[in-house]
Amino acid sequence: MDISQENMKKNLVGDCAQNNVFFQAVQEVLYSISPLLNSDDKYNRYAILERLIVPDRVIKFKISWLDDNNNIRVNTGYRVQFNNALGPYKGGLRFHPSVNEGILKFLAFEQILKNSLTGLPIGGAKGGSDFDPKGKSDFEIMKFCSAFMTELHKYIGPRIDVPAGDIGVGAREIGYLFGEYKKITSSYDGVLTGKPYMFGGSLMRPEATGYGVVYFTQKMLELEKKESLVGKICAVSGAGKVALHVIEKLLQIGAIPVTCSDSRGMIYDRRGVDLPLLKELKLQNRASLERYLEFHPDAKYTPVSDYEDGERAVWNIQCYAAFPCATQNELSEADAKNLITNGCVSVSEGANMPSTHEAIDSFLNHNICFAPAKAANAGGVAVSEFEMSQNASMQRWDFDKIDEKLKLIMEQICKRVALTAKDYGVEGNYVDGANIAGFKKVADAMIAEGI
Ligand code: NDP
Ligand code: 2IT
Repeated sequence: MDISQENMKKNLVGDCAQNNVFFQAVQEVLYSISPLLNSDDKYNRYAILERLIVPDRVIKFKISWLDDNNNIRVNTGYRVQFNNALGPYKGGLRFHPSVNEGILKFLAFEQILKNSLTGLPIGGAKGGSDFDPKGKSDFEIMKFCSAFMTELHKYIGPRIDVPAGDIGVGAREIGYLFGEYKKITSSYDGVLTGKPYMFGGSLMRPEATGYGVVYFTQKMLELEKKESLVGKICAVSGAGKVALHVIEKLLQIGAIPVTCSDSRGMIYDRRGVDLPLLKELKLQNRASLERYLEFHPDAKYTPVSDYEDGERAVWNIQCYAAFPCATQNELSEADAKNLITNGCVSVSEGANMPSTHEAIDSFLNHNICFAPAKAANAGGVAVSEFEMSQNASMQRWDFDKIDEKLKLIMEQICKRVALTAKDYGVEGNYVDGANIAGFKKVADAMIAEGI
């Protein structure tokens, strides 16, 4: 199959502009797996590509809710149940005004291969809404979550589809969603992960994605015979659940994270960012990062309006390692060139698909250690699966046990990705290694399960 054909985009992933990010995600995988496809005709005979890139179903629904002024508001909700060859559909919910079907298809598609890489029995899904949580009261969030679950509950279940958090959805939202599910079904199921600890959430789920990214990076640097992160300057983007826990783990191991960013601007604090302050500003008060300067006037704040065209200020800082942890396509080719020129040795994706195709090519061409999202940020969904296991067996595991299991899983993913790349003649290319290893397991399961 000629994967560069415009036809492929039209026929297989759809022609509308919304599908651009989905096409980007699919195209990367198709390029990576061509050596595997060429080595074994069975994937062709069983039409695995055609079957894998079409979601099992896309559920789209209306959400009507009442704001604090008693105005009726209407949003659109989605759940993309993409593939359940390896286990129940599993993946987060995103609440952000940019959400549309194409973005959720890209995220759900990535989730299939990510979940496969964990080695755990979970399939791929994603959902969410174009609802904007910013500026909403706690009661509005609660009412929206209840209305969302009124529709979503029909399609999920602990052995069917288990949603979790993503951008704009954290423990508060999961708590309201869980409460509504319980009310409607009268069933105390572990039907969502990322729940608050008091009603079945797993210890370490909030930290898991960020910590996992750092564990993966440590292993990758060791395998690639590079210096460790200890004492090294790190650039991090984002200031949400993933970014703050990357920063936390970096500080714990003696690295020096000097940046973070949100949708309005970025902070550069050359002595190392003040994590307790960031948590208070972003996780507790949902405030703008600019307020960091009230406590550290010598730090530098750059608003988005001052960014150079096509560049993000956070990637123009001299650093040993970079951790994009905000959102998709936040790191352009120009940003990649800035990082490379400034001596960056390693890039690990905490967000899903934060680097453009061109940026990734630049990194690979310059032998930068590049950890792609579906491998590097798989720790979050892995600990979600631990939460499912704990709920199913009515048990609770302690923090150290989960941390140990998370670290082991991240190291195993890293080693398998590196080994797969070597086996297929692209040693050091973790993008191809992750795509081939993730795809192969799902594809073989699909073949074994019949059409
Ligand atoms: P949060 O909502 O907690 O934080 C997102 C952060 O990114 C915020 O600082 C937000 O800024 C910033 N951001 C969001 N959209 C944009 C944008 N369009 N431009 C610039 N900045 C933006 O989300 P998470 O930390 O949970 O998720 C971050 C990324 O990690 C996403 O790509 C997500 O898919 C991925 N991910 C999340 C996992 C998880 O367990 N939560 C697991 C694996 C991947 P502001 O505060 O101004 O909104
Ligand atoms: O992108 C992701 O892996 C997540 N948002 C977490 C999914 C999950 O089910 O924990």
